[in-house]
Amino acid sequence: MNWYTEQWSEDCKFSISYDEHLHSEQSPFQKIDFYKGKEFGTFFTLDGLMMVNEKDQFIYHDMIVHPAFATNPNIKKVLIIGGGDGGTAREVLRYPTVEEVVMVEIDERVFRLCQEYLPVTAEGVEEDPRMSLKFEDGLAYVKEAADASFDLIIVDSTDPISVGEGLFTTAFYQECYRVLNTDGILINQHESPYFAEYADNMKKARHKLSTIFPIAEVYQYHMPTYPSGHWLFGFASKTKHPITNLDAQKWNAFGLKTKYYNTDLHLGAFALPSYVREALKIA
Ligand code: AAT
Repeated sequence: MNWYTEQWSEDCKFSISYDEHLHSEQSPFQKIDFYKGKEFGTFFTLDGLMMVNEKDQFIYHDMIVHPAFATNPNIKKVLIIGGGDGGTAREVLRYPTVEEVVMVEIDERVFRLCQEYLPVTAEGVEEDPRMSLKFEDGLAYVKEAADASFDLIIVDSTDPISVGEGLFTTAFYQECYRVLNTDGILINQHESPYFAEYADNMKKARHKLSTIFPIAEVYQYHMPTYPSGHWLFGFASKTKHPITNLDAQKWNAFGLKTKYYNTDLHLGAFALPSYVREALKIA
């Protein structure tokens, strides 16, 4: 039996058996591998870390997209940074109210390979007329973007190592603040509270965001294939609060069928365990 193994902490590893190593290459940015296994179907890794698999991708993509739309059901212009597998764009494009989606992915190879091996996330994304795809660094893109030009920015990024590092900086969050309109919402990949290295990244991200945005909340979801299974997204905004502004009625009126997200779970997701609140210095 072949095993894909990932180091979750110095003393803990996670393994998935696979039948086929479908593809392996070193792009100009990172090492990309695709595998096919039984438990999680096809999955891909970047620099030896799990990114997306067929089985649990619905959890990540539901949670990175729908809470923002349930807080502001009038989102029209969306900027996605990263997200090369297409799953985030796929969920955003389900909203008929969305007029324009710009997706800025640094590595075109991730997107092309997902079109070939992972149609569950990539299929149909490029063809949607509302979509504009750019293959460049997300930090460079926001620096050039006009003031108040987006209703929602979703940072669907790798961890803050190598190419993803710039997307966890104060300078980047400041640019996001400038590029968002008054009701604008920023959702970002916010790491995990459990293992020390990830928890450290989580604390830094929250600290930076809370010095820039008046509303800077964190919410959780359960991701079986990410280290410890307990992961977070950040929700930052100038005016929209994810609990007090939740418009469950309007969101449910969209009639979207979702496998993980619902508006009851929305409320629960922002209720953090005590040790996480303590680590994030949330009263
Ligand atoms: N949809 C969930 C998948 C990912 S992939 C994250 C993507 O971010 C990758 O395709 C990577 O190439 C892209 N990326 C990294 N840095 C940048 C950058 N500076 N600009 C634009 N795109 C970038 C997320 C998985 C999360 C894993 C958590 N452990």
